Amino acid sequence: MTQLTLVIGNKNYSSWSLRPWLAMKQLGLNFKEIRIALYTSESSSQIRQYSPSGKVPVLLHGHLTVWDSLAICEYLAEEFPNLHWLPEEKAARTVARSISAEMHSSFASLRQNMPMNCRARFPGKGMTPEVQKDIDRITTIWRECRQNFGIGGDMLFGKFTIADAMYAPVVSRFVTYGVQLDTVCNAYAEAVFALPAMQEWLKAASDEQEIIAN
Ligand SMILES: N[C@@H](CCC(=O)N[C@@H](CS)C(=O)NCC(=O)O)C(=O)O
Repeated sequence: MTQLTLVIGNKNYSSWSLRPWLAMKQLGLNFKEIRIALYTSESSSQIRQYSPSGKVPVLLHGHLTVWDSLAICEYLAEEFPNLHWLPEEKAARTVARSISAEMHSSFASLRQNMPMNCRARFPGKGMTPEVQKDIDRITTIWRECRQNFGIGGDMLFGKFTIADAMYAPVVSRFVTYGVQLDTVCNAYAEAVFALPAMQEWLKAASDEQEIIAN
């Protein structure tokens, strides 16, 4: 198999990197990882060696370069169709694609006010009415997916899919900032945290030494 290489940022902070990394690990793909510490004087030139956008994550596969978290997941779904990247059933798959794209393009207030910081605990910090609106939309998505498609497992569509990878950094933020969740969303968040690949990421994040002020 042609070597897959995923270039990522610091595990404690790089929410976009977590998404494809988690999906690849959780679905059992072997890949090489290159970690670049973000926001140092060398970060920009190091990232530019691999990524035309100047951002991580970026996937290198043979002569191909794929940048942007969602494009990487979609590329891998096409390249490795035997793995369970998306729900099999069309209605569920359509919703999985829509909520993944919604995550990718929305929730700016949550991102800005509650940046991912896996190992920190800041209960109550960052909450604003706009952030609460983002949280309300996200928890509505989670409840609807669990109710309509959740049979067969404890992920949004039962078994793990790209959609869970896209929302995993939100789960980490909810833990860091002590966001109170209803029973359904809390159970979902706990299930994401318990994924072996998520545990591996969190352990590595807590072992990192870099501190980025946020
Ligand atoms: N939409 C992009 C966002 C990528 C992004 O913003 N990555 C951040 C790290 S989480 C980055 O590379 N920042 C470095 C910089 O902007 O210099 C994606 O989905 O991959």
